[in-house]
Amino acid sequence: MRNHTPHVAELVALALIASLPVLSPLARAQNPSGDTPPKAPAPSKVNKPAPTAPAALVPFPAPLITEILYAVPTGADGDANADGVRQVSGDEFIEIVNPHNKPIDLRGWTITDKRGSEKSKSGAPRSGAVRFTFPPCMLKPGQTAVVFNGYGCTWGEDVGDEKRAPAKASAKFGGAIVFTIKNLYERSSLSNSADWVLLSDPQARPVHLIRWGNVDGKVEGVLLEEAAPSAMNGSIQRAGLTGPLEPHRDSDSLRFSPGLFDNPLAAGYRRPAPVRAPTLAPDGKPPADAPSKDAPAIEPSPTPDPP
Ligand SMILES: [Ca+2]
Ligand SMILES: [Ca+2]
Repeated sequence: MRNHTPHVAELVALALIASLPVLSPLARAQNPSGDTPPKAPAPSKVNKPAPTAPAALVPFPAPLITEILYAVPTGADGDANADGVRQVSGDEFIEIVNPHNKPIDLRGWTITDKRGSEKSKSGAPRSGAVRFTFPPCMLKPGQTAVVFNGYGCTWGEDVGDEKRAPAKASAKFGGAIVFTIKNLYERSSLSNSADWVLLSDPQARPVHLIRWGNVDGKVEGVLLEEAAPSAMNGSIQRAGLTGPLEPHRDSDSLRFSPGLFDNPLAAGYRRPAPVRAPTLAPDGKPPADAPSKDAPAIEPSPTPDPP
């Protein structure tokens, strides 16, 4: 073995190596040659999934209230459950939607009006209360569920109640899962003048509250609270997944539309006249703005019964 005396050229090379920037293992993986150090990626853009839907007004796994019929129109126009009879209380309904891109289990979620949200001194529900707890039931992305008051109503199909969900979604109500509270007293109903509908999670935490009229009382800690306009001739409904609440008749000629909701997650199911129908591109692939394959197949909307 002989002693190695470095040449000047070797010393220069060593000095050059020492002056190179130190690359992290990640940077070396991204740039194995190490020729030039890569720029650090902006943290906010790392692993950000592509958006699939507008941000929901409520966090997963909360459903969103999209329509309430609290003042049932008089005469045949008030027959929201389409059993041929207008029931002043029974035809009231609350519609919710799954605004997220994955299924929701509705088990244990509750809907209450003001009286149903409060307890009497004995702890028993107050008289006249509206109260409903969902049974086990999976709600697909974009799918709706409708809870009718149900007092005195008849049904031509299987509808769910607090004990069980119906066997299948309802074609009559636009693919919604339909429930009835089966109220036993006509006065167990939503006040036409001032009341609220509160959606609470299975741990009884208040999530979404919609109030109307000059209703007193307050629910602490509710995530989303909204004031609904007065609507004596029809329902109030949401204008799209993130839109405001408005009287139904302001947006179309119908007084209400239980189960039908204009929802981009359920593209094609509600909108009667899309501006541009999805068509296949020449390469046979769906256009970029077509519903993703992850979107559930929802039955086409039937022609709603005339109100
Ligand atoms: Ca009816
Ligand atoms: Ca009412």
